[in-house]
Amino acid sequence: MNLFGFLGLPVSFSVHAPQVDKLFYYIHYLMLALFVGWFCYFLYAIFRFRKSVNPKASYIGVQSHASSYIELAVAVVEIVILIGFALPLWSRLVDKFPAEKDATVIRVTAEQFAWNSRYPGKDGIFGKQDVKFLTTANPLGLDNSDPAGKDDITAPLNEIIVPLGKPVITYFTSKDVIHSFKMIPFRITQDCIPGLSIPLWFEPTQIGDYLINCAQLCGNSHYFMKGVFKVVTPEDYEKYMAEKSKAGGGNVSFE
Ligand SMILES: [Cu+2]
Repeated sequence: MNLFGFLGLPVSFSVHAPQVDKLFYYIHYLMLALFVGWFCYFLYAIFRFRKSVNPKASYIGVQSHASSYIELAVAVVEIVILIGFALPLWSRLVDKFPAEKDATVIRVTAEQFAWNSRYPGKDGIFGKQDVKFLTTANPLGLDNSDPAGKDDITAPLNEIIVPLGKPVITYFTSKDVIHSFKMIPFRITQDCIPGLSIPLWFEPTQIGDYLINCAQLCGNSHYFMKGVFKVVTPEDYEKYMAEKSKAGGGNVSFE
């Protein structure tokens, strides 16, 4: 039986998602207990200390230590949530990255109002990218003299494709303002900040098309900043990549 179904969390499709959801559930249960507990105490206090039976104020105050024990119990629950759930999740997802050779590595450059993604190609190394190379013809600021970039693959705008069964490592940056890459079914959110390359990893568990949202109000068409994240079979992924690399790599878009 799912004790937490009433929270109505969206279905999840990544390996770490159940851990995130558990954290949501426990925190919500704690907050529910605090809310109900405090509210009952509030009603009790209104009744117990009403004017008609307490004509004179007490200058001594509370003698019992019950409230201290309750505070202590709440602190213990908070510590258990922090040490038992939040820190292990953090250490697994933020401290320990899978090896790049065993993962699908993607560089995502956000802009007003779209997602650009690039793959390092056969050599597994991204070509250099710098804001000083930015022009209308070179919208990602790629260094076209860098040999490592020759076989890089630029995916169609607002589209990312990955194979099932492998972790995905994404490096996020932005060309203009702060954006935030959010995919609810995978329970991931990462800010994309100009001048920084921020890594994130996760592993999808099911084939399908998933919505990419921008979770940072980034301008007048923020609502429009959507993308598709496609999880396909490894065979389909190989086929897709072979087709794209035949088209020439480098600073080429394949739309
Ligand atoms: Cu945005």
